[in-house]
Amino acid sequence: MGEFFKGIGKIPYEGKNSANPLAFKYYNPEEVVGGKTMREQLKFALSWWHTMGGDGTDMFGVGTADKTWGQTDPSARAKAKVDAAFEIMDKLSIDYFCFHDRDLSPEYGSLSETNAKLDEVTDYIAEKMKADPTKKCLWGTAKCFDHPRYMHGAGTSPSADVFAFAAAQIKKAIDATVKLGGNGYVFWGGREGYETLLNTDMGLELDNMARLMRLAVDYARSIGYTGDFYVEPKPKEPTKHQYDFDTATVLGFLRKYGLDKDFKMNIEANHATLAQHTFQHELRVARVNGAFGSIDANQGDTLLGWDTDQFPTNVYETALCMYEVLKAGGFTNGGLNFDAKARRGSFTPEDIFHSYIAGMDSFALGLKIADRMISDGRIDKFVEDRYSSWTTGIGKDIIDGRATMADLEKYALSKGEVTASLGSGRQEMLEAVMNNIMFSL
Ligand code: XLS
Ligand code: NI
Ligand code: NI
Repeated sequence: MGEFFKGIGKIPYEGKNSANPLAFKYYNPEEVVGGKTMREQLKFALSWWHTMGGDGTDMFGVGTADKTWGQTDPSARAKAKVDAAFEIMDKLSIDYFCFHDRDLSPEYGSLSETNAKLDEVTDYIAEKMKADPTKKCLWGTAKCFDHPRYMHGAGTSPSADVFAFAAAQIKKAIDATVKLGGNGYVFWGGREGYETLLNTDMGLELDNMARLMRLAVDYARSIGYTGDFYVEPKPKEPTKHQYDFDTATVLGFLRKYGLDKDFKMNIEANHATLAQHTFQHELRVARVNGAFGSIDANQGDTLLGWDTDQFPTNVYETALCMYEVLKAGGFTNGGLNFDAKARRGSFTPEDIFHSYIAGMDSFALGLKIADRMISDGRIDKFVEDRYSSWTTGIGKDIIDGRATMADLEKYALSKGEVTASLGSGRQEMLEAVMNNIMFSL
């Protein structure tokens, strides 16, 4: 195996005064922030699809970046991709990777041939992981959306044959994830949605999606898988309406079908904004419902209405994200997967490194700011005080279930008017506190 990125060595941490574009300015893997090293807090992952496969192809033009890894034969290319991925992870000090089955190995003529070829690649990865146990699988998933058979959905296809095929593909992807010691398995509903209700039995489609998820969980547990299952919400794209619209919608779905104990969320920043939410909103909804799991780290463009999957560089957003992560107690099985791609014009091999450095440094800064927001205490103290009426008196009686409607009426009548119990929300003051913390790092 040769070196793919000659001239790029291991990316060092050089600190904020460095002008070296191939050095970290803020990500210092062994530095302790909030009681753990940055490496443990941030748990960065490489996404196989964007980094190893994405060549910049879009609907207006062909690829601009060479992602052939010097091989034309699909099987040789799949293995070269593994070598290149391990080199990238190594040079960037990234410990985890995420994959779709078809990112590792493409489809061949039949499912049995496709499965056999996938086995060869996962064997090869397993060998490399044995040689370097610092490299781990954050999560795996099945690409049940690109092939024409999935044009009307996979788990939500009108065809029972397609449902069965998807189940077989997912079974194999779970096997691959378990074989590689994956900590998570993701369901992202690629084409699980609809274009028009004129041709759609929504009730049956949702029931079937739940059936597939139940079957998958039961199968994985039966072969000893102990990791997490995640749903990755997204409101639209590729379908007009995706069933897994946002975290709140997914939670309702999981509860309806009794799957809420089995699934957590994989929250993607760009999906949150497509759903007209902030990234922090989605993380907060997951957290307060005990469903926070993992993160697809990227960012959208506020002027564009699709999943641009840009590398995250907005430090305000990474800080609010890491604030939610720290408040959730940090990652357990999850991590920060860069579901992100360099722009089509950023086509050179160095751009892969510049992109990851930019994203990792932005999250390192976000972590430091979030940790400071918590230790500074001004924001948390303000929120605590704002809700202090719930800790004594009538508020405590309500929370403890002691107050009846009649009691509350009696209380309100005795007060006559309660507007005076309200204080200012102090939004501007708190935003200034956040700026003060950000820029005094
Ligand atoms: C697409 C999704 C996809 C999932 C994995 O928008 O983000 O990349 O993360 O299937
Ligand atoms: Ni994603
Ligand atoms: Ni996405």
